[in-house]
Amino acid sequence: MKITIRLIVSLVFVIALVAIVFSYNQVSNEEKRLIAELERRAIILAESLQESVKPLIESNSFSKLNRLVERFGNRERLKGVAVFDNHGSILSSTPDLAPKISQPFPQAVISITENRQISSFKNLSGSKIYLYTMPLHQDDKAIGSLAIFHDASYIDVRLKGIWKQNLFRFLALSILVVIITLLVVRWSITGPIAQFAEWMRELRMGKDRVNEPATPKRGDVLSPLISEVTHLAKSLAIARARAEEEARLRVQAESLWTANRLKEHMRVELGGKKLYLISNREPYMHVKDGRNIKCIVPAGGLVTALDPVMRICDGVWIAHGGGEADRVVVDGNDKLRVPPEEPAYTLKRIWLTKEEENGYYYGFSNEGLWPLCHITHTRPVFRLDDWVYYQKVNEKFAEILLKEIGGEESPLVLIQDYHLALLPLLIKEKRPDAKVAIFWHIPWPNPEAFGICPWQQEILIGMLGADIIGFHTQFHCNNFLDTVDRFLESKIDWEQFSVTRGGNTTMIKTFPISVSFDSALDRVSATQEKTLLRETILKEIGVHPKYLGVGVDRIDYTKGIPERFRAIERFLEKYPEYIGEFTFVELGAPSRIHIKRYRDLLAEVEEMADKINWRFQTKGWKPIVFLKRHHSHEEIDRFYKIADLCMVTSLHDGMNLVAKEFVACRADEDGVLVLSQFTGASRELKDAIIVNPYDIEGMADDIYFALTMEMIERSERMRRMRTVVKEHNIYGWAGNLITTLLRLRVPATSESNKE
Ligand code: ADQ
Repeated sequence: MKITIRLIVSLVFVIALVAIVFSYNQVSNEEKRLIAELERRAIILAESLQESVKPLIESNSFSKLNRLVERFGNRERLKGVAVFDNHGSILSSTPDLAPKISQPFPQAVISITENRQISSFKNLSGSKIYLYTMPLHQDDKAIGSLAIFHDASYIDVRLKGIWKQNLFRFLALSILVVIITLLVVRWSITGPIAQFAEWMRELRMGKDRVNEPATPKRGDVLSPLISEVTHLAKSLAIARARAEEEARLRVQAESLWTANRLKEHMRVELGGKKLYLISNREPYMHVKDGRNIKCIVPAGGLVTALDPVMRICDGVWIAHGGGEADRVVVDGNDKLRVPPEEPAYTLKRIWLTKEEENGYYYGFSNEGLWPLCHITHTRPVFRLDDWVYYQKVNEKFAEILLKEIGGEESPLVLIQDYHLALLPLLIKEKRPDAKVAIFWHIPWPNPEAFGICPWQQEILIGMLGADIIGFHTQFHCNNFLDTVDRFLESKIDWEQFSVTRGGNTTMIKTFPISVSFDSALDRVSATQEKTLLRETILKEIGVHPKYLGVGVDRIDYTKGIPERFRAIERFLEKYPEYIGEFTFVELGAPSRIHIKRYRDLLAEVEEMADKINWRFQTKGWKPIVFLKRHHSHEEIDRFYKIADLCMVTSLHDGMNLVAKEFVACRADEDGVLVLSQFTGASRELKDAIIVNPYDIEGMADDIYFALTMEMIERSERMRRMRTVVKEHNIYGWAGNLITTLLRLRVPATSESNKE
């Protein structure tokens, strides 16, 4: 209350000050104006009279003079007129005035002797008078003077009126300001603070209100504070839920991998060692947003999977800085701590020239190796220039990594993906004591398909520099060993799944990647009001169907998006009762758009969505909502939570994390997953509706099957899938991979590494 009073008193004081200054100004201007007007009138009257008066004085015609003077006695605001001789004695005057005028009249005398007009204010018998005197001359000889007496009391009345009027204005304004201040303070400060305090009190007492907005609806002023406290509260609630979960697990003697368990495990296993993770794609990218810089998480499975691991293990993540504002935010060593809101590990950015990026990334990696490893009938393109850049950039990564490692003994290095296939050997040649793993996030094709690559041996030799090569599925491991068997001289142990070349042994092993299924987070999100969320989202996208499907993809030809749209079209043809009832939302992030194949695909997908919409749409409904942009994970999760079905229709996919994310999000144990048989995920998520994305007819029926599935079956399937994702989460992936790597015995000299 004190602050309100202080605010009101200060405001009223300022208003009073302004009102006084303005009123004073107004009053003095008005006074000047009125006096000037009086003077003007007096001068006009005096000048018009003097010509008539002068001959009468000269000829001593006093009776005529009296008659003339009397005529001016009763004009508006004119008190009277007097004519004096050259000694200041009255010759003639308006009858009322004569008794009140002293003789000789001083102002008349001065006017005559100094030969000038004089104006002044006088008090004449208690009333304020404006007096104007003028000397009268005849042939340069002073013959008397003329005095005009005006009533000036109305000036004071007028000026008082202005003060009074302004006082009322001031009072009215003050009352309004007080009322508005009270309301604004109540609505924007004290009200929200009270609501906020109540929210925090409930939180402290353990009520699950984390997902309810902490924002009192009118809390603009407080919003920065609220957003910070909401973060804090969320972390607290999650920590509390995790602690409860850990306690529960201890009681049940379960050995589930959780964030805390991985943290503890890594603390013991790493014994203070750092983890070095290298990938092409960076986990946080800085881009320009108007005049500001914003930080985004690039779309892609690798980042989704590894960021939670690095948050726990700390260490250094080395990656290409591809964001347009990336250079602005790093320190002198091209490093920064991330994530921005809760820094937990170091990101070191590597800069590539345009030519390097084109050759190594777009060319060799994405026009060569990517289609080579995915069987999707898109031809790989291998160019010598691209290969040269691929080698150069791998060397660049190696050089920077080795510098970063410095003298650290037996450093632990996790290399990610097909962009860096040559890196394991480049590191091992220089640091044989390093423990190196490379994880291949995409499929590995059979030897015939891989044989297309003109630099097949160099790639295999580069990879075999690692101590561990990880794939998502056993099938990919088998393909890899077959390929090595076909193209390299080496000893393959089919029992142990290892390759030995020149004394160096590489273990080939499956580590099916996953997402951070967090039961704690999960329980928190279960409180979300699904119906409300659904209504909000439908309002946002402008359709209100009964059933909602969702697809989440980088727009890539391996993801089978055109096939999915075709299946939706066919579904509406076959089951027309769903026209107006079913909408599919595609959250598609444009990807690799410098490559023509990707630009063409984007255009194709857009055109298909338009065509299907044009064909089926009705007023207020359309079958496909294509949201073509990058979305944050929070945005994507909202759609996962309300969708009746999620479609993953990849033509070929190492794992596919969208499928697992959808399952992890469904704390309500509802929703159906339609999953391509060509994904690694389909090996684990057997309770999804497994589809062949090339079979459009079959997929149309499967959409129908998903939408008509009994609630009980949906729940059972989802529950079983959730158990799979929960038990095989990303913490388990990291725990197993890093532990396996740490426990390997590696030779201490570089000689053993050479053929
Ligand atoms: P990706 O080919 O990128 O990953 P995927 O596993 O599906 O494919 O992961 C995609 C990730 O990007 C998901 O986390 C998803 O949420 C996110 N994403 C998709 N669309 C998005 C959008 N519109 N906006 C923002 N984010 C979006 C590669 C392999 C996969 C393998 C992963 C992990 O191709 O087979 O599962 O690595 O190993």
